[in-house]
Amino acid sequence: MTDFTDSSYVRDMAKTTENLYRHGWDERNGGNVSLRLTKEEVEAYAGTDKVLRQIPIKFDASELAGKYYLVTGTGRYFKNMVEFPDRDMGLIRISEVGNSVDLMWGFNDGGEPTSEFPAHLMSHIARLKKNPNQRVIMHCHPTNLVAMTFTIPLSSKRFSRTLWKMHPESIVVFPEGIGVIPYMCPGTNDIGEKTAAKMEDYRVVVWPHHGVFAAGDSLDETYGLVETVEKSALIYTTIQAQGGEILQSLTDQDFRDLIKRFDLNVNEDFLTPDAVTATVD
Ligand code: 2HA
Ligand code: ZN
Repeated sequence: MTDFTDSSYVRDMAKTTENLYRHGWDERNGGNVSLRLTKEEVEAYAGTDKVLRQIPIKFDASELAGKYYLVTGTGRYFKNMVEFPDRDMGLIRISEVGNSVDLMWGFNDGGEPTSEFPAHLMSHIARLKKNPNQRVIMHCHPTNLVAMTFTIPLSSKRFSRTLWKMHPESIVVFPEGIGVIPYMCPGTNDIGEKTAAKMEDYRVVVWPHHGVFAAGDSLDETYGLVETVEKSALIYTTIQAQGGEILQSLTDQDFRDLIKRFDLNVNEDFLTPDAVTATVD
């Protein structure tokens, strides 16, 4: 039986966090990722059958009791995950007792899940209700998207339409648009609750002046979602560097053509521009 350390899950998580670091979206200990695994997937590997220790968490996750998550550790640097996977990530099982998880593998120097773990678990709950295939929550700091939160009104519609207009791929990859919440203190249950509420409608939630929370079926798909959002944000930023004057762009008719061609389940509310508001919707 292969040890869990050598599983594809650990390898894919290490590869993804390294890519996030190399992309410049997770400086120092920035960012955190969690991947839900089934009991069968976990039990196919050795070294996962004993509770190593119980770790208190600041959220009653008993609604998810029995579910397994491979999660990055608090204070850990994404650039180190490939070299030290069983130190910098952990496999936890949510226990029946609220506010506690069972460590099954990893965090071998006494580490604990990310400080954003309550926000991850709340988001997992929201996305599981939408689509049981969704297994991943990813938090990172994509530079151009974060920069846009200083210059664009904090409205989900404004952000979604601006990004859709930057590249035809955007509306195809996130036809529901992206959600924006107000600035809030990270690492709190409050930001977790606000994020999870937006996750009922969107797979990407922007944290102004900070980063994004994204959800998806797999690590690759979730990474690709953030990559597409950030690519459009980079194009927007580059336009500003070229003077900011837009002479031509994707039109609302172009959106309708894309929706028809790719049979998109689009957010109809975002198809027509409306008065600009400087508030979060
Ligand atoms: O894990 O990015 O928001 C470090 C962070 C917290
Ligand atoms: Zn962060």
